Amino acid sequence: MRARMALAASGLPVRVREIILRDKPGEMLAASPKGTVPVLVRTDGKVIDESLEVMHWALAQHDPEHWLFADPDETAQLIAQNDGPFKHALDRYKYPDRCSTDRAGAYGHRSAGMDILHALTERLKDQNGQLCGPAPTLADIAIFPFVRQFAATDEAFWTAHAPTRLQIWLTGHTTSRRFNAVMVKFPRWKPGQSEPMLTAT
Ligand SMILES: N[C@@H](CCC(=O)N[C@@H](CS)C(=O)NCC(=O)O)C(=O)O
Repeated sequence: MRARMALAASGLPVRVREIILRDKPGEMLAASPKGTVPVLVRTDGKVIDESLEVMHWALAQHDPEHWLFADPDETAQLIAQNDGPFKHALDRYKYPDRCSTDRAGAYGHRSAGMDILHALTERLKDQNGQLCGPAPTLADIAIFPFVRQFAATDEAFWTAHAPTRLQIWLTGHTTSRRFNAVMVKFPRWKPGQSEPMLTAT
C-alpha cells in the first residue's frame, strides 16, 4: 500500500494488475521470481520489486507534497526500524500460529512493538504532528500502514493503550482520501484483460 500511496501522490500514470497472492500469475513471477508484491515494471522494462524503492522512484520524478524534503538519514533510520524490528514484532503479534509463537510470546512481541511506537510518539510531539515535521513525509507514509496492522490486531487493546497522539496520527492517515482510494481493490487481472489506471489523488 505504501508503494501505491507514493505512486498516487506522484501522479505518474500507472496501470495496475490486481493479483491474488495464493495464485500468482506467471507474468508476475517472470518479472520478479521472488513472488512478493509490489512489482513495478517500468516502461523501459526494468523491474522494481521493493515497495520502498517504488516510493523513491516515483517521488524522485514528481513529489508535489515534498515527501522527500525530510532529512534522508533520519528517514532511512525510521524506516529501517519499521521494516526490521517493528515488522518482526508485528508478524509475531499478528500471526502467533504462523510464527510458532504462543499467546504469552505474542504479548512479548506486542510489548516490543509498543516500545517502538512510544518512541515514535515522542517524535510526533517533538516534530509537531508528523514524524519529521508538521507535514507528512516519506517516513510517515512508509510506516503508517504497518502501524495500522498493529492497531487492527486487537482494536480494544489499541484504543485503551496506544498513546492518544499516535492514535490521532494513525487515524489521520487511514482516513485520508488518498489511502482510501488506493485501498479499493481492482478486479483481479487475467491475461489479456485491460489494466485500470491507478488514480492520482
Ligand atoms: N520488502 C518487501 C516485502 C514485500 C512482501 O513481503 N509483501 C507480501 C505482501 S504484503 C508478499 O508479497 N508476500 C508474498 C506471499 O504472501 O506470497 C517490500 O516491502 O516490497
